[in-house]
Amino acid sequence: MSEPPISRGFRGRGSRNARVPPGQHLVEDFPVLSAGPTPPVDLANWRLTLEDGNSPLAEWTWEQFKVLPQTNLVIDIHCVTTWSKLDTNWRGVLIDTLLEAAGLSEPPQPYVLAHCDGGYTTNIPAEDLLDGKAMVAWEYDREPLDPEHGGPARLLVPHLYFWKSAKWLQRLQFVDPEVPGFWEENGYHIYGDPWREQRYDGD
Ligand SMILES: Nc1nc2c(c(=O)[nH]1)N[C@H]1C(S)=C(S)[C@@H](COP(=O)(O)O)O[C@H]1N2
Ligand SMILES: [Mo]
Repeated sequence: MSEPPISRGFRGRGSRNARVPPGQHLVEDFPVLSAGPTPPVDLANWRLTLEDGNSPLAEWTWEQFKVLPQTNLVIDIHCVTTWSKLDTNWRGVLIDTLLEAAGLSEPPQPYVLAHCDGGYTTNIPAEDLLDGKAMVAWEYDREPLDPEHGGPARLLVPHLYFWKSAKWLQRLQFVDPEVPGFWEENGYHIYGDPWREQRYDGD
């Protein structure tokens, strides 16, 4: 098996890169990891919805979403399968901005279940989506997000393992108590902090 490419500066013995969490290695490419097929892009029928339990709070069409205040983020990402990628470049709408646009001063419930086209789900504490920590991203490296990577738009929660960054995002449902998502139901850690190596249930 060939080694994934690693920047030369990070090869030195004992000199671990402080930006790479334990058990991770750097990649230059951008691997694709999906539990199912890539859904077809359909911007005319695309909707992003916020829900409080089963009650809709706000909904945006693609045109409405694109005129919300936009934010650029250059950030490191960490997949539980042990690859990390530094300085990835994203543009999208912060969750803070979505809440404000929905007229909410705070999350209506303490947990979020993200729902995707195709049925994938993942859970995140609501506060992990605030204060500039997370966005709904639609651009990567200044290009529209590739469908394989979640285009038209995906959740980006870079401080948690990348399975939390739900591709083909449709709905953010605020819930209490917390509802485990697809991988969390299948043995992955309920929170998923790469710096504490919270890969699997019980880590
Ligand atoms: N809708 C959806 N989102 C998803 C997934 C998926 O299967 N479906 N896989 C997750 C996992 S396990 C990872 S590591 C990342 C992979 O994102 P990438 O394919 O852009 O690298 O997406 C996450 N988001
Ligand atoms: Mo993953």
